[in-house]
Amino acid sequence: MSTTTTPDVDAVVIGAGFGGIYMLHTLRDRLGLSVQAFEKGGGIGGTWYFNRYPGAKSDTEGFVYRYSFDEDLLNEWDWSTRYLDQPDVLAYLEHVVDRFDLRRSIRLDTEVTAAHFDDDTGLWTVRTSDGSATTCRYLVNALGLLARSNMPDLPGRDRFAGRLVHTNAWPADLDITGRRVGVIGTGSTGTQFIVAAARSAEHLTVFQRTPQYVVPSGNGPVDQAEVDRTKEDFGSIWEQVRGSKVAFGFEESDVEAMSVSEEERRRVFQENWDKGNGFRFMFGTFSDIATDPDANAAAAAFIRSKIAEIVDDPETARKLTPTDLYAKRPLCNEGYYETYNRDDVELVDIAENPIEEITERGVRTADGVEHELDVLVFATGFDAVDGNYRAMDLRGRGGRHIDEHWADGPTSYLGVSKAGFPNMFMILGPNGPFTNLPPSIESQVEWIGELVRTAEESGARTVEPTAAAEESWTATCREIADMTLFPQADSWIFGANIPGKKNAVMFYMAGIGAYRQQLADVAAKGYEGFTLE
Ligand code: N01
Repeated sequence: MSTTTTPDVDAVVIGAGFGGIYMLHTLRDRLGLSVQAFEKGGGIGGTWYFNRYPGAKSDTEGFVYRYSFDEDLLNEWDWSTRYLDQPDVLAYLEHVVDRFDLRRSIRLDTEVTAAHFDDDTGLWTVRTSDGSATTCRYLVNALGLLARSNMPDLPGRDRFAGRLVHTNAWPADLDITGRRVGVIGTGSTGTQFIVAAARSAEHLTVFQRTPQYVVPSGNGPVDQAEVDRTKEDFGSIWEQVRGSKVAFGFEESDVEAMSVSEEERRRVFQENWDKGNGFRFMFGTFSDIATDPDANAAAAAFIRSKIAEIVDDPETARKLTPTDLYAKRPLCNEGYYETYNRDDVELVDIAENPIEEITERGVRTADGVEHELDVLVFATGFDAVDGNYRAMDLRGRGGRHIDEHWADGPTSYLGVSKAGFPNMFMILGPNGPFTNLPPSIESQVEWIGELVRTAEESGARTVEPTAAAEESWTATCREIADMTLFPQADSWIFGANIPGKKNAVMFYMAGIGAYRQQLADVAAKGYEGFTLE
């Protein structure tokens, strides 16, 4: 038990990605608190620091993949392509950190290994990989919801003589130019990697377990005149984004797919296929693609017809064609299906022909073929949402570990707080909004900042949600998720991608506009559901 009651700092922020950077700025520069941020990476950026694989980019259009909190920042930072490549996003975040002089408050290369709440002192003790301990009153987890790598334990993994990497830990010195490359996984990451790697590798072997619905992204150059026009519209753009569902910067459709003729449906699908963007295709075409089975089937059939049109070899087209619902996080890309028309790209369907083992020289599949490789890439995704919380020794009141609280799956109140964990906040915690993330991050950071300000002004030692408020929020999220088709598809959104992980609702799926309204209502009612004492 700690005997100190004066903390080392007022607040600790864990993580220096989009969430941690803005939280640090808010607590330190707007509220005047002393803040220490810890970042396990060797640089700032979070996901944009670690995911340096060829082809890594944001699949949200760049004009809304940024902060909106500072008008000067918005107006001064230009862009030249519709989507931002990983180095562009990282350069932007580096600029933000320097612009607001945040670097001096961030300790890099420092992983938080444990955070314990002390019931007697009301303080948190945060232990880090450098062996030190820091006490604080407030603890903010900005751990990233897609940050803990999922590394399947395939037999022979340690035997491979070439380079074996996960996309979430891409080594700075790894160049795949002219190499024989294999990739396992065809999600957002895998498909981005595949398109880029096919251009530079000598040969690319794709090990696909489940085919995906992929629409074009419509990426391309953006000229300065368009950038200037967008900047002039930023006021209305951000107002629309904050009141929308998915916060991707387009108007969501309010037309039901089955309310129009088949011909009109096809016209709308084609128009949006030509415009590009996965979320636009799912939410901008019709209002019910993600909720109505017939609407969903129509969208899926359209994409399947495109695969048949694009892919030359019928057997490859068959393997690439999904047969399940179109209800995972929607993908988009530049010429994904076209990539399989290249002679130097080979598709191995590991649902039909499973991987038996990884050998010294490559990957052996059930048909006995040994696919010889120089580089084997795991684009196998993440232990999403709660993965990073469980990876540290996180204990709230009474020394209870987060795993005990989350035995049936991760829960929260409003996606930002957890009963039993006083003065602890989460950016993109479980059951936060399912959107383009920077606008949701901003919503949460600003709201947490105001709650902390209220606690400070009231002299409360702790602020903590009640168990009843958390249960009610969890039930609300379940109810909303069940109105969609997403729970029926196996994906990370409900934890289905990790063997043994309990399937749980992990998002508030009513949209950012509704979410912000919920936050505003709770604040207006004196932070209903929280105890300040
Ligand atoms: O991960 P995923 P991701 N053996 O879980 C396969 C965000 N993101 O990194 O479908 C063989 O979607 C798995 O196969 P299956 C975005 O939110 C954003 O691609 O389970 N294969 C699947 O193909 C996204 O949704 C951007 O059968 C195995 C793949 O690996 C989220 O991150 C860019 C396997 C994993 O797909 C996650 O995307 C990139 C095994 N044992 C990512 N285990 C932006 O553009 C898994 N797979 C902002």
